[in-house]
Parts: sequence; C-alpha cells; structure tokens
Amino acid sequence: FLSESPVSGFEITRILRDSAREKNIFIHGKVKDQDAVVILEKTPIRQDTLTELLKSSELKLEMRNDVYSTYQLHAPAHLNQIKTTVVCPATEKHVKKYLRQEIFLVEESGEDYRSITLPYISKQSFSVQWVYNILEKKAEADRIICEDPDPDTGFVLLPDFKWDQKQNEDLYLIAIVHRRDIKSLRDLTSEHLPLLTNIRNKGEDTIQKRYSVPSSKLRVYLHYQPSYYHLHIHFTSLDYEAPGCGVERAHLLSDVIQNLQADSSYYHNRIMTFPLRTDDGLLLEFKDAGKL
Ligand code: M7G
Repeated sequence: FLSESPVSGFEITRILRDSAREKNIFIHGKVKDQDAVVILEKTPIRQDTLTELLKSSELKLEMRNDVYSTYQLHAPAHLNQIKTTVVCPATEKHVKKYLRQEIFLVEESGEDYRSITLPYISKQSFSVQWVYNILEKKAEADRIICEDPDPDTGFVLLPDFKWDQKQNEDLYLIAIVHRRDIKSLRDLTSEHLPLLTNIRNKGEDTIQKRYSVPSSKLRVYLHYQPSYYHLHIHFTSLDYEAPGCGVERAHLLSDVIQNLQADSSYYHNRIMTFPLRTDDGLLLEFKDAGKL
C-alpha cells in the first residue's frame, strides 16, 4: 500500500506555508516528476475517544515542578492520525493558492467584473471537473448527504474535503448546485431565489437531522471570489473558524437572499470588495487597468 501511496515517493521542493497554531503544513514537491501539493494537518482531539486515549496511551514525564508537570503522551496509531490532502498533478495555480502571500483588497464594480474579471476567469480559473464528477456520481458518490435532483432548484450536499467527519466541532459541508450556468454570486438574480432558499432550507434541515447541529450553530455562506466558478455554498460550524470565513470573502446566504429580494440586480451592479494575493493574475489585471 505504502509504495503505491502518492506521498511515499514524494520529494519535497519547498514549504509553501505552515502554522503552529493551526497545526498544518502545505508542501510543494514532486511525485514521479509530477508537481504535487501535499497538506498535512493534525486533527482535533475527539471527545468520544478521550477515555480510550487516556487509558491506552503511554505517558512520558518531561518535567515536574511543584504542582506542575508536563508529559509526552504516546497515543496508539489509530488515535493519532494526520489528515493528508494531495493535489497531483498540481498546476502553478494550485501552488500559488497555498503559498503564503501578501494580500490586497480589490474593489470591483459591475463594469469591472464584466471588463476585467469575467474575461480573466473565463481563461484562467481552476478546472471544475471535480464538481462535475460529484454531480455525475463519478466521484464521492458514497459521501453525498442529501440530493435534490431538480434541474433548476436542485443541489448535492456533501462533506467538504477539508472535513474528516470525525467530529462536529469543525463540521464543513458544501452544497453544489445542479445548474451549470451560475459561476458565482455575481450571476445571481431574483430568478435564483427558489434555488437559494431550497438549499438553505433542505441543507439546514438535513444537517440538523444527520449531525444534530441546529441552524443557529451554522455559518452558511458563499465566497466572492470563489476558487471554483460553479455555484456552491459553504455550511460550517459556527464554533469553527474555517479558512476564508472572514468578512472580506464570505457573504452570508441569508443576506444574499434578502439583497436579491430587495433588488434583483443587486449583485450585478454593486461594488464587491474581496482580497487577492500578490501574484494572483487577477490582481495584475486590476493593476494594469489602473484600478489599484
Ligand atoms: P471556494 O469558495 O471555491 O474556494 O470553495 P476555496 O477553496 O478557496 O475556499 C470550494 C470548496 O470546495 C472549498 O471549501 C474546498 O475545500 C472544497 N473542495 C475543493 N475540492 C477540489 C474538493 C473536492 O474534490 N471534493 C470536496 N468534497 N470538496 C472540495
């Protein structure tokens, strides 16, 4: 198994990013001459296995002083796993996505979207093949939590690949719409309200039933700009600071619905503010157009 695994033959080129607090590391390297990105992440300590963890582990004393002592706990392998994500073959764009870089806020008018952003993303955005694979049941079919097959208002709800589903503290699901003609928030009009309310209602209902997480504990939002230009909605636990859930990139679904109810062309016209990384090609396009 190990010799077949994509990480055993992995040659490290460089560290793209790491965080002691988040306990993860993003590595760029090569697997058999192909570029790859490998993400290693220590997962949260699970409450349901705490007793087993404490009973079955070996404690090694590091130091003792008065009432204080520190130890190293050597846990059995199955209680001490590292979540690993592999992107292979990885494009230059994947490498850039995970590289820690300086970020800048861009203000994009509706006109900027049509003259700068749209032509750029039509040529340069990530492939959405993985999304079509999900919708066509060619991948992750066994992970689908709920599906509404309606061609207009339907969607598929499944765990985001950032979530290992071992604990609800970092719950993270995505709803992917069946329609293939909605790239992002910018394309939404009041015509899409039945789709959005359907996703909110069925999504929240399913998560309540399946994970006992009520809607008052969920952050339901869209990213602008997204990484993948096929409309999808993030459902994350309110207790978990998911990457990208901050004000500069996330738009709460309930706000989106209300804005569209008030004005059908709200997202067509308004100025949208979002962060871009230093060497994001789109940032260069905005600079070249004299917008920064
Ligand atoms: P986004 O807002 O387009 O971009 O969200 P972001 O990745 O910069 O947040 C796409 C979401 O889809 C992210 O939360 C990803 O973790 C998730 N995702 C990406 N891929 C390639 C997959 C995949 O293959 N399977 C699943 N289940 N989720 C994915």
